[in-house]
Amino acid sequence: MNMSLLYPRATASRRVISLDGMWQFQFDPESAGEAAGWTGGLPESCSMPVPSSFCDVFTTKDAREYTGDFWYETDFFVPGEWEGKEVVIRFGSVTHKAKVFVNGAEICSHVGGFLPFNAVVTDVVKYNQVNKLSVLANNELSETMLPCGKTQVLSNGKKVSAPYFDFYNYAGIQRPVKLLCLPKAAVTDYEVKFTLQDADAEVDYSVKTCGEGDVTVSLYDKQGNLAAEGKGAAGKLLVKDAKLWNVHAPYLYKIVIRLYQDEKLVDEYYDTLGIRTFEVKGDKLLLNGKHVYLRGFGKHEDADIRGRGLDLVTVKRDYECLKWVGANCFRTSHYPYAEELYYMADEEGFLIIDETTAVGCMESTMNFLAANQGTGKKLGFFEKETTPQLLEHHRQVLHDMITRDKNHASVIAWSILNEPQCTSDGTEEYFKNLFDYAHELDVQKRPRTYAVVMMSLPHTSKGQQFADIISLNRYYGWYVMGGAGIVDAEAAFRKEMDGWNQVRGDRPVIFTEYGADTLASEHKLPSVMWSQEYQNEYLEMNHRVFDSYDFVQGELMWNFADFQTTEGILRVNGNKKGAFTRQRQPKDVAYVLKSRWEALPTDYKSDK
Ligand code: GCB
Repeated sequence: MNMSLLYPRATASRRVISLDGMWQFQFDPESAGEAAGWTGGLPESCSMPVPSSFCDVFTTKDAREYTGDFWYETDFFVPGEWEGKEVVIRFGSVTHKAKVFVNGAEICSHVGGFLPFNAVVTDVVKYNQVNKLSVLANNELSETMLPCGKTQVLSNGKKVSAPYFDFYNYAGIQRPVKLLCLPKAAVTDYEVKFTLQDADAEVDYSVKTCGEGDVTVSLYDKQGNLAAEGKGAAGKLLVKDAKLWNVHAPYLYKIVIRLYQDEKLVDEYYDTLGIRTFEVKGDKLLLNGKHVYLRGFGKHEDADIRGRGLDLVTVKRDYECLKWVGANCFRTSHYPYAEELYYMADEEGFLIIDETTAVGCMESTMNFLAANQGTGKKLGFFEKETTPQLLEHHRQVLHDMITRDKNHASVIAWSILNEPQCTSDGTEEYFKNLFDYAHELDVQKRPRTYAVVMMSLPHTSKGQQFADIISLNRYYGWYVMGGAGIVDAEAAFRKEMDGWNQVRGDRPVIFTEYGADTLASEHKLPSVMWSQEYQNEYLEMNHRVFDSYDFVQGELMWNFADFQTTEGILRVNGNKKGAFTRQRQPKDVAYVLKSRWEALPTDYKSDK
């Protein structure tokens, strides 16, 4: 039960109580809290909302930039009638490390800040009483954990985060916390795959349980009518006249899984289920056998004050903006997002490229110097002594992401890394391990990809051989040959695309990033870099290039909205490549995208 990552649902056999709200919070810069007995109560705490990042709610720089151990604490009541069942506290995520205590007893620990985990507290809670929940968290970055970075110590002794990635290292309990009561014998997971036959669909399912019992699986349509039924832990459901899930036209069935012991119902779990197929065929992407051209964005979970904390108002606004601008797809750059977002994508008919936390796997000047001091030897990022540790963690993240997200109709592909250094020898072994593992874990065998950094060119990238879809992050006209040099940028871009055409085999290429920083306050005629006029020209140039290559099958602009980064000379209080501002208002470029994307047919380039 501990490992079940099923989304919490209240049913006849299950109870869910939200623990979100105002918790207590305290920094622990000396890492002394555990020894000092803080699990019995925080000595000098302040209030802190859950879910939220802690960083931007404070008004001092020390608090915002705080790096190290910190504690969260709350009280919770466990109903007496739950005795004899399994009691679990389910964290949507704690960034980046967590150790969980209940009534002072250590329950579990977890590494990785963007996926759920469970603390099984059945034997430690006091029933019909109030209990104390304490979480010791830590937000330090390292090269053996994802996302990669390191911790620096300032001359005043304070630690600060040095990310190898371009987004702010927000931390805290950033997603919902739920108290669950589950039956001892229970459904722990299920998976499905689909075959379409004329108007009908076959759903191959398999269910995992803890405890023996008889399983039934029922599928209900929107009106609540039974559409198909199966018996046994694995089998096939035949859905007559299946209503398919589609882009912007989603149809969701309800799947209900029941577990019986001696003909008595002991557990019931339900989920929404969209029936669809997705595959790469030659250089085309096919949804339900029909060609689909991707358009949309790389996004971030990022908003004013709450940082990376789940905020349903922002989630709702984002989907409204995505619909308005004519997008059909986004990438969860650069980490798996909160589950609530995937359920909404299922409901709204959006396609998701689901990305792991593998960002910053890059030999930056900073980590290169640290790792190779004095040796003069150039080591690739995947050839370090610590690489086996990183790989183990990466496999865990991939495992948990696919386990959590595999049943979403919206999820069409796995992005296994963003911009890794993939020109050195260690790349192939590292990549093969993960790309094989993704197929092993996913019964639907969704296409696997990774976002290729600018420096990795068609003939130097050792990773591209593993990708089912070649995904490029390209900034011709921004980081190189910007401004008046955009003419040369276009020529260089086309030259590179000709190179990709030589090595891609019969595979599609999509753009997972292209963009230019733009201040919403700036207008200039004629354009200069950073002005809204330049962002429009930059995009128009990129689109011209995309339109000239039939094998380009998607364009995900960077970024949906402006977002916070670490401060520095390359960023004006954050990355400003958004089509929308951080407050989700359109820049001029959003209208350029809207008129293009609304005009492009869903199956753009299908006949070529
Ligand atoms: C990239 C990264 C992304 C950055 C972006 C940029 O290639 O994948 O995380 O934010 O470039 O704006 O520089």
